[in-house]
Amino acid sequence: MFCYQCEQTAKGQGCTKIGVCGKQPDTAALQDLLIFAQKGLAQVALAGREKGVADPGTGRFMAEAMFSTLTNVNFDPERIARLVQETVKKRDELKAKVTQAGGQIPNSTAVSFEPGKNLDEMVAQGEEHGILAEKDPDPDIHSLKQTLILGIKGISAYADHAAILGQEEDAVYQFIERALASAMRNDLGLEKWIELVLECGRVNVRTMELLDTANTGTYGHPVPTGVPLGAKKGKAVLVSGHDLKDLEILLKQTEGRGINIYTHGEMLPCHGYPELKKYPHFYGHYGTAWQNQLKEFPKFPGAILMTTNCIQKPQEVYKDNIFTTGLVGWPGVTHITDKDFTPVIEKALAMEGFTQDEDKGEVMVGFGRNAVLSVADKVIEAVKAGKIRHFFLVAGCDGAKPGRNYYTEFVEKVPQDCVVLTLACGKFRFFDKNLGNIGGIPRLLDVGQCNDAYSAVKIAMALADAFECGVNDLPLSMILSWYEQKAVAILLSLLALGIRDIRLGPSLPAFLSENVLNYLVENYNIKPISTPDDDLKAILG
Ligand code: SF4
Ligand code: SF3
Repeated sequence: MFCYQCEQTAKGQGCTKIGVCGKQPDTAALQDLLIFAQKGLAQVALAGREKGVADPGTGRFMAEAMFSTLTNVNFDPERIARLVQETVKKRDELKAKVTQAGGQIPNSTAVSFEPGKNLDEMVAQGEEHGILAEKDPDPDIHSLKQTLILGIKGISAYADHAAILGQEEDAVYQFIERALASAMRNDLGLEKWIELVLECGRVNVRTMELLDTANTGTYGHPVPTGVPLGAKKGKAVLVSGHDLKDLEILLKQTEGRGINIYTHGEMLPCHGYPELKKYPHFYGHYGTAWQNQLKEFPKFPGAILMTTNCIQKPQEVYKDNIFTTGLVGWPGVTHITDKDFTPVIEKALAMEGFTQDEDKGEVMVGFGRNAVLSVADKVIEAVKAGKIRHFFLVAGCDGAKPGRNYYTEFVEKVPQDCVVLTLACGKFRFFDKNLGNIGGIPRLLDVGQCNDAYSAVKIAMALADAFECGVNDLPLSMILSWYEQKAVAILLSLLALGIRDIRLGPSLPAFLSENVLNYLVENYNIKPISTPDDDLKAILG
């Protein structure tokens, strides 16, 4: 196997024997085969578009398949293999329609390959289609091509979340097809690849906008809300991942059943949505970021539902209490396909639950673009009066590496006259710190999930408008942490929007070649994090 798509990749170069995330070589090979199959489907879909032939479900299906290969989503080889078969079936059905319409089917191995008859044969096929097997004219094109595929995984995740709530746009699917089909080409020059990678960032902005519309249109704009970190006596279900709809369904199905619902990880910001917080049994938040689940889940006295990334290998002690739904999967863990969460509810009722109330204080969530911009006048006044010197967006993924303590320390050292905006699971490094406020404006503002990055972009743009300057001229610095491929897509979006001076850590992506990295440094002044003291000094002078 060879996989270098996430930040924890082995030796900062690539996982070759087994994934640091727990991905087995067979699953890695099947994911490679799935991406290869997706490229074939993309080529046929594009040929179809030229003849006005389109299968309305293809784009959504491709987004689901690509999302399934994102880090910590689906570790189940059987399900990945089924996705390969489904891809080929869709490809062949579409091929027949395109041929009938007089279209030209591209002559490509991805268009003609047939999946092996069993799992072993498919694994062997996947081994021939890994990243290292790709013959690219030069290492920089190879790097940009892989960056594009990883960006597409991020877009696919956002597109899938948006589609679940009814927001879809064909242009997004069309780009996924075009990008994946391009990855089969060896005739494109460096400039074209840079163009495609930046286009990926632009399309991701639109996709995140669709998701923002989906979330706020369905559940209302988040409002500042205190979320208890303790426990309430009684039966309990813990919901992890990122999916708001799954949470809503579970809240409805547990109404009046004497079960309290807790969020874990990236589900924390759900407490701010009016249409979710209205459920009285939607109680509080348990635990911190994804990489701590092995310590935290064994102590949770109820059922656990994983709706998306990030799942880790469940320990025996809670393997019977954990459930997956949607695209997430782990072999041997009960997967709920039809959104009937009865098995989760029954498990929660059979378990002990919390035996007493526990007060562990609370944290504030709900500072999405609507809430922040509703006090924009106050914020602008505070900046003009010199009460707020600088804003820091300390955002992105968490992970297990010790280098990630940088983000905790950074926030602790941010001077009293500065405000910290945050989003995504990296916030768990400092989410429960009381940073106080500046004239009533909290110094720590939780904008939401990684899925809410669009909200932070809108806040930055609105501030730039108010100060009649560009985002790069604002007293705002972005200190980002990345781990998986949604973060890659977000980073590409920020670059596509022309944002400069981003500090990125804890390490730089292994898939960026030296020249590509240099290009980013020269054109966007992107830099690796150093130490909190040095970075703060460099930013604030
Ligand atoms: Fe390694 Fe990350 Fe790939 Fe898992 S997702 S195999 S940890 S690079
Ligand atoms: Fe976190 Fe997985 Fe990326 Fe959603 S939950 S930000 S890592």
